[in-house]
Parts: sequence; C-alpha cells; structure tokens
Amino acid sequence: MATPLPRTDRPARAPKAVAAFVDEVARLTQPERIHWCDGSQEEYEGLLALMHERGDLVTLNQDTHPGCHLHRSNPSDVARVEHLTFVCTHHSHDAGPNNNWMDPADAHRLMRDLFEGCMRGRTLYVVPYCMGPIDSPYARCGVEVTDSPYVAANMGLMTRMGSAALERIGRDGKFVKGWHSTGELDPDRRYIMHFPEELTIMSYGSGYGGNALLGKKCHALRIASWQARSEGWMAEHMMLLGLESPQGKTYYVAAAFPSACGKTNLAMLIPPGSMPGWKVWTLGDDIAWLHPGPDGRLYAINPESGYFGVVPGTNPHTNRHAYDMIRRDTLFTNVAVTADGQPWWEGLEDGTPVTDWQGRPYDAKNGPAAHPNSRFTVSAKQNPICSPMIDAPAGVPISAIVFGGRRRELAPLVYQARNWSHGVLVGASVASETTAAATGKVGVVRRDPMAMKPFCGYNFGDYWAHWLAMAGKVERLPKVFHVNWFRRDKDGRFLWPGFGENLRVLEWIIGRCEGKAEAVETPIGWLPAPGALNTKGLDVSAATLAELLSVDAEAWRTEMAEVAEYLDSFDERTPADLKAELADVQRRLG
Ligand code: OXD
Ligand code: MN
Repeated sequence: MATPLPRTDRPARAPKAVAAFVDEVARLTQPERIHWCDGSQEEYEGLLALMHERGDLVTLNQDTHPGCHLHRSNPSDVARVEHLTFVCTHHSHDAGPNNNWMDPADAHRLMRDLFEGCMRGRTLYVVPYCMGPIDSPYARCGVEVTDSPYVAANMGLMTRMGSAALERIGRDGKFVKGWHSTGELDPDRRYIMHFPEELTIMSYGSGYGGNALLGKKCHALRIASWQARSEGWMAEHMMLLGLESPQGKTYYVAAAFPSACGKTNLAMLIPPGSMPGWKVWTLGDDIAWLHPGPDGRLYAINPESGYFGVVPGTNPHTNRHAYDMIRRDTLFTNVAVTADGQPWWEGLEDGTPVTDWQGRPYDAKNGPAAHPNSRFTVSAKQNPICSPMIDAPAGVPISAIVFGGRRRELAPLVYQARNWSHGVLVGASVASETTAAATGKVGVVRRDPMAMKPFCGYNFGDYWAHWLAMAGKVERLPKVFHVNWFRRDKDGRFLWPGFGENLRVLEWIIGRCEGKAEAVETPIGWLPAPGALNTKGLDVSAATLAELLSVDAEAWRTEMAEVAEYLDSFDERTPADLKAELADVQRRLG
C-alpha cells in the first residue's frame, strides 16, 4: 500500500502538475508536514520565529538594526561547492569540459538514495517562485521544495515567491522542478545536480545560498542558460544599472564580473562630488536575462528581486547605499557580533567584534571575525537607488556590455572591443583571481569566460556559438567593453581608486556608445585617447594613468597564446569564427 501523504495546506488552486511534483517528493522524502508558501509577511515572520525557536537564528540589536537577524552556517558549508556541482545531460559533451558531468540515470539513482526518507520529522516547504517580474513575458517560474526554513525565507527575499508565482505557473503550464534538502550537512553527502533536459535541479547536503536557493545560480543561470540557447535569449552573470547623465538621459549597462569582484558595488555606485548631475539606478547586482526586443535592441530584466551580497568591506565609504540598506530587515549569514548585538565584519570601520561567525568568543588567532564570504540577504526595494524600471515587464534596452576580472597585471583600466564578435572573444578570454565565494584556493588566476565558468549549464563551445549567433537576432547590439579595477603597482598597491571613481570609466563607455568619446586603436581594441577620460578632481597621477592605460604587447602575446590553448580545449565545439577573432588579435600583436 502506498504510504499516506502527510498533513498539507495545499491551496485549492494549486496547478495539478505542481501538486503531482510535491506528492512525488513527499512520497520519497517522508516529511512530517507540508507547507505551501504564500509569500506573505506573516509567513516570513513565522519562518524567522521558527528558526529562533530551533536555535538557527540570532536576533541582532533591534534598536540599531530593526528586523535584522543572523544565521550561522555549519562551518563546512559556507560557499558554493563547484567540485560537487554537476550538469547531467545524456551526452557528456553537451555539458562540456567546463562542467562536471554525470550520466542522468546514475545521478538520479544517487540523489534518490540521498533523498529517501531525508525529511522524516521535518516540514517540507513548497516554494513557488517567479524569476523576473510576474507579468513579464521574459520571466520563468520554478517550484523549490525544501526542508530548510532558512531557504524558504531567503527565497522570499530573493524571488517573487508565493501565490502570484503559483498562479503564473498555472497559466504557463511549465516550471523548473527544484529538490532541496539540507540532509545531514555532511560534505561527503553533498551534491548539486542539474538536469537541464528535464528542467530539474536536485541539491542535497548544503544550506549555502548558491547551492540551496535554487532560483539563483541553479535555475537563473545553469538551467536558464540552457533554455535561453534553445529559445534565442541569454542568461548571464551580470549586474544591471541605469546611468542618468546630467542631461537627464538614462543609459543601461550590463556588466559580467566573476563572483565577489564588485558587481554589487558597481550596481550601487555613488558619483564622486566632482561629477555633479550624474545618477546611478540599480536594476540588479548578479544576474541578467537578455532578450532581443521588438525595436532591434537587446533588452534586459533582472530575474531576482533581492540581493545576496558579500558583507566584508561594506562601509559608508565603499558602498553607502548598501551600508544603509542593510541596517534594517536583513538576514545576515556568518557575520560577527559586537557586545551590544550589532552585526560586525572586517572593513566596517566602527565597533568591535566579541563573537565570531562561528559563535565563538572572537580571537584574532582564529582568523577573521566575519567569514570572508559572509552575506546579506535583502529585498532590492530597500536599495535607496533601486531603479523604478525593476518591475518593468519589457525590461530595459542595453547600450553596453562590460566584462571584467580581478587582474593585478595585464588588463588595462578599460578597452572597447572592435565589434560584437571581437567582444565575444573579449568575454571568452576573461580571467580572474579566485575569491571566497567558492570553496578552494583564493587569489589564483583562472579562466572565467563571461564570468560564467561556474554557471554555464552547457558546453562553453556551444555557448560562444550562441553569443556569436545573437548578431543574427539583434540588429542594434550593445557595444562591448572590458574593465579592470584591480591593477596593482610593483608594491602591490591598487593603481585605480575604484568605487565611485569608476563612473569616469562608465562615462567614457557611454560616450563611445554615443559615438562621442575619443579612442585610440590598439591591438587588443580601443582605449581612451589621451584626455578622453574625465579626470577632473581625480587624485591619480598622469604616470599612473598612463600605466593603467598601457598595453604590453609581449604580455598580451603570452595571454593570447594561453587563450588559444584554452579555446582549443573545447575541441570542435569552439566556433571557427571565435578562433578567427583570436588569430586576428594575434596578428595585430605581431
Ligand atoms: C554569488 C556568486 O553569490 O557568484 O553571486 O557566488
Ligand atoms: Mn554571482
């Protein structure tokens, strides 16, 4: 006889396919009860209260930080686990050398064994969510089932979660199925599996955002990149901002930087005092979905509705808006705490930590007080410069796409690709120093094409071909640029002040899009002509600026040889046109 299903508050109007999915999960995992999330404020508060009761959440000082709470992870579960993340396609070469691959049948067997009975004594939360504005034709929905109230609460901030999403699923008739259980939080029983051909994700053994909030990296990047290729759009690891000029015209820019390389800070940039009249509007800080629009331009939406940002380093000077935004109604993960219960992290100029991120009395001998990948989760609506276009169903037209990485040498402050296909090469060549956002060594330079190395749900060779093919779908493509805020001198000091001053680079980029800003041609692309970058009020010497804008042909020849080897590692899937672009740059370098 089939095991009876547990007590459930399933809404009468739940689409049949969703009910069937939830029943299937419940039969295997055996939860004690099932809660269908409606996305209400009462529900969010109930989830927090439950976590308090279980000892999973610490209330922070409610006078200084109303509505703020702290969750401490299991110390083995503080970042994305790329080595345990798989793309399971029928043919291994469809996942490509850029992904770990497992045969779907083997992966299902492995995951079913892990999920079997794993929710006994637990509540299964059904989290219907919509990635993108509820009424947008570009949005896509999913249902995550999870046994973690922390995940359910975070999904409430990060996505349009609850009844409206469930209704949309009923209209769409299609959704991504996400299975999630924290399991035993055992690193030896932890897997993040993607089945793009089945629009299914199965994640077990981790509660960390990038592994467990399935709407984010798993759906909005890995599964969506797969869907986007077959449907003719793009799912990218990009922040999105609107830049309003002193003349009142707003330009939209999308920028792809690897994890923890400053996308959130750029998206919330505060113009320096010497550039009056400029305004920045944030649309997104991590993911953009780009679609050919009806007027021949490329349009973008941010599929998320909140930020899951890196905390350390946030202060009124680096990011005033983020600092203000996270003083209320924020879920912190793995920060330290002061004697009077305020959250604390490295780089926060005030306060003294007394308890570290693991809940121990703070002792510098144990390392940083806050985990280097400690995070805040907050609704995007709390950002004082949140763009009024964030809910626009049609998205915003993109003028420029900017790639960047963390490189202490080589890449100049900014350069422009000659055209779209050269831009695809620039994106495919992105390399960056690794950060604490993923487990593994920090500070090692690795190739991270389009900042998608951990997130592209299929073979990079096919992905570059898809990028190139956008030229046939979008008449007025954005201009493509590359920036590097992280160049250092021989003593290891940053050459460029970064943060608000990055607006000078954005101004040049917009000027190029308007056909106004001056540039000089170099073998790697167009660089600002002498005097073309606005340096009024900037405290950077002419010599430093010259170094920031220099192109060392010898070093670039070595770089391009490495890029060639990298592109070749994707065999016949690497598009010939991309190799031709590379050969062209090599020819120009001599
Ligand atoms: C993130 C990441 O959390 O890229 O955004 O790891
Ligand atoms: Mn990211």
